[in-house]
Amino acid sequence: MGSPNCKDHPVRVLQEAIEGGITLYQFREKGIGALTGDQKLELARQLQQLCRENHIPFIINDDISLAISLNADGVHIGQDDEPVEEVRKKLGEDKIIGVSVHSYDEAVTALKGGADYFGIGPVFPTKTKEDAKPSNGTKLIEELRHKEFSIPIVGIGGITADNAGSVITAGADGVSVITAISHAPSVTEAAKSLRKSVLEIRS
Ligand code: TZP
Ligand code: MG
Repeated sequence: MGSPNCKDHPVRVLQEAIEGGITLYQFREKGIGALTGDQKLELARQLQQLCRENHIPFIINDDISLAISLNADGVHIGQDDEPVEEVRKKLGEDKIIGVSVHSYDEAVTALKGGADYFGIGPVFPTKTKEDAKPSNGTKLIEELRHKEFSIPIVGIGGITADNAGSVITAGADGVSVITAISHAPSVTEAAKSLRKSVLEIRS
């Protein structure tokens, strides 16, 4: 998430989400009112610091140069960003690179380029991503899992505590969530119940 997704200060929202048990944070400063320049950099620094204190990986959506200048733990890129190979060259072998894929062919290309995990979505309808493709359920997650890709698969898009279990059952290793956590009346409780829904299936 980023500041456009938060009703409260993003640092506070992230703090509460961490208390609820999130396992990784992606800084995604996009959409109406998104910060740019020094303000974006300063917010990223604060959020990264919080992640460090809590031993949670901090990765950045799209902005490779920001990730490099902050020495972030990695990036998440889409099909319209730089090719994975190029990003891998820039970041080195030790950083996490997540790639959004929408088909088997995109998954093969991302894997060859050095992706560490796949993001697949939108699984369910979402209003968060303006240019999101139509939601496609868990079909691709099932397909990739059955084709024996061994890197982690993360479902995204409209995921809540009520439907997260179905994403894991389909073969995802985890879920990536914005609104169900950032807009919840209690951010901590929302993160807790999502974690519970995921772990119930995985155990
Ligand atoms: N990519 C596919 S759906 C999505 C992104 C970034 C948005 C997910 O947000 P939400 O609020 O959890 O539906
Ligand atoms: Mg992108």
